[in-house]
Amino acid sequence: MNRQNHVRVSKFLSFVLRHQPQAIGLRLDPEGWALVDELIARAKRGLTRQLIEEVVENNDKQRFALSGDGLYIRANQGHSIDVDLGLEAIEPPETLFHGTATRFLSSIMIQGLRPQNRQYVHLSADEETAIKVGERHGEAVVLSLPARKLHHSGHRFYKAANGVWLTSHAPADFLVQLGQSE
Ligand code: HQG
Repeated sequence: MNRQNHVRVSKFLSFVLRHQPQAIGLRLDPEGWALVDELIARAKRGLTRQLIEEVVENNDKQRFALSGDGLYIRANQGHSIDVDLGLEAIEPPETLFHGTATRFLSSIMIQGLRPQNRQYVHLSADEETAIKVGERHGEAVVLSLPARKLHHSGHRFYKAANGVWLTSHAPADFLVQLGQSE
């Protein structure tokens, strides 16, 4: 599959598995799984099992997972709809990073990081990933969070199947601005 096709399928899967399954009348179970055959039937855009398997396997951020029997597919994270990913709170690295745009900073430094339209605030273990995430929104800036310390005071952190760190809120008092991209 060429890259353009891959991105097109990945965006479509993100849309229906994370945000709007109802747009194609797709049913997700409470844990966010959809039947692959139902997805293919409802997609009506030349989607095939082979295309889906290729995207799941080669996706740059491992955004999707197939069930062990191959019958179901779900997004690993990034949902705006309410699904239970079954994640257990675990001990995070010493520091986690969040990339955002400079224009959001004043609000973030008052309210802390909020999930906004998603279920969770997304964090990464490395600064490079955070810069890329921030650049999607504008002039990037990276915030660091003393995740381990917060974990020890009862704050919950989760790790999605694709390695993205998730939490429900990051308090403003603990956020430190690292710098801005050129
Ligand atoms: C900001 C992509 C004002 C937050 C990425 C972010 C990620 C606030 C934006 C994943 C705020 C929400 C998620 C506050 C947070 N006031 N702005 N209090 N709290 N914000 O897209 O983290 O390609 O929902 O900083 O790689 O940018 O889709 O979240 O800028 O992993 O797989 O509100 O999406 O992955 O934006 O990105 P988003 P995000 P995929």
